[in-house]
Amino acid sequence: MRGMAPKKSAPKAPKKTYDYSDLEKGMKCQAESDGKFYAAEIVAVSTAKNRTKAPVKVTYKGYDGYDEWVGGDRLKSKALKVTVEKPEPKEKKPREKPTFYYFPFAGRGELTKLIAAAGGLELEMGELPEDRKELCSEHGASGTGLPLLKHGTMKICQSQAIQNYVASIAPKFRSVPTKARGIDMMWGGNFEDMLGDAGKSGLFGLLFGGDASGFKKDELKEALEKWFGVFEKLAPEAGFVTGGKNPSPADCVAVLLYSSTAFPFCKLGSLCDFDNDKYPKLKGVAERAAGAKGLKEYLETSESIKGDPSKK
Ligand SMILES: N[C@@H](CCC(=O)N[C@@H](CS)C(=O)NCC(=O)O)C(=O)O
Repeated sequence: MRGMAPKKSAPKAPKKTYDYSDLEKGMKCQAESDGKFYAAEIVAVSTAKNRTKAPVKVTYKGYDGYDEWVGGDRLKSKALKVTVEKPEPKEKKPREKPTFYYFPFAGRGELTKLIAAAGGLELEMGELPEDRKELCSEHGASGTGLPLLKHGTMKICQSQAIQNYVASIAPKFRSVPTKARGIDMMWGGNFEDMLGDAGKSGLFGLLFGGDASGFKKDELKEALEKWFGVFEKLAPEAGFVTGGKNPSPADCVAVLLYSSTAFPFCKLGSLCDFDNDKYPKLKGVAERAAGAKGLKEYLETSESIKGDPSKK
């Protein structure tokens, strides 16, 4: 029906301007009526101010008494010049970088940084105040645990939530299929469970507090064997974990587990006589990913992946 308002969701049509100066009385054309174009003839072309919107009078062939004034939007004629106005290019606002808070060593924070590097997302490192209780509380944390992430008005804690959020906004992961993202999140979850299991061995008391008496070497070895076994089963013989051309967050887990400098992961094997060479598929993923663009540069320049808090 004529005059129906366009739906709100319809994209704005580019503005057209019409030049009627070559149209003349007697010219054949096509004119639209009720959504259809009909053979018509120009009866008059007006330059009057009150006719600017519909300056062409047409007569429909074979229909008497329907002559009417129409505008360029309802006319088809070779003599009608149409200019389509290009919409002004929208000024792109520079995207605000997320701010990431963590200690200056790998720990639980490094996976997020690797994911950002693999995904081509720059992270700003937030400065930690001496007393971070308030900062942690603002980010939804129950205590003083890190990492934290701030992006615009959003403030979050929990390493897995942060890893998944960073993966979801990273430009290089934009076209990663949802199912591949599911696999990535699973690797992140398994990695977190592995940390939990390793922690039960008293590992962190040993590394941070020098408490050797509470450390159970066999429990750490058992935890590592269990989780490296799971990852090995999930790792591909070739390529990357989710089958993409570039490393994804799952591959970053492998990179972290095989890093020779990332604290505390680099210490684990020697603490409990665990040999990570026995997991060739996982090792292969780690090596391929560590050599891939983005991660390679990050690994060469990162300070945190070399940081060792136990040396202080
Ligand atoms: N469930 C939290 C745990 C956070 C956590 O315990 N962070 C540790 C470092 S990995 C920490 O900051 N510990 C010191 C503290 O709690 O003050 C997460 O996954 O982010």
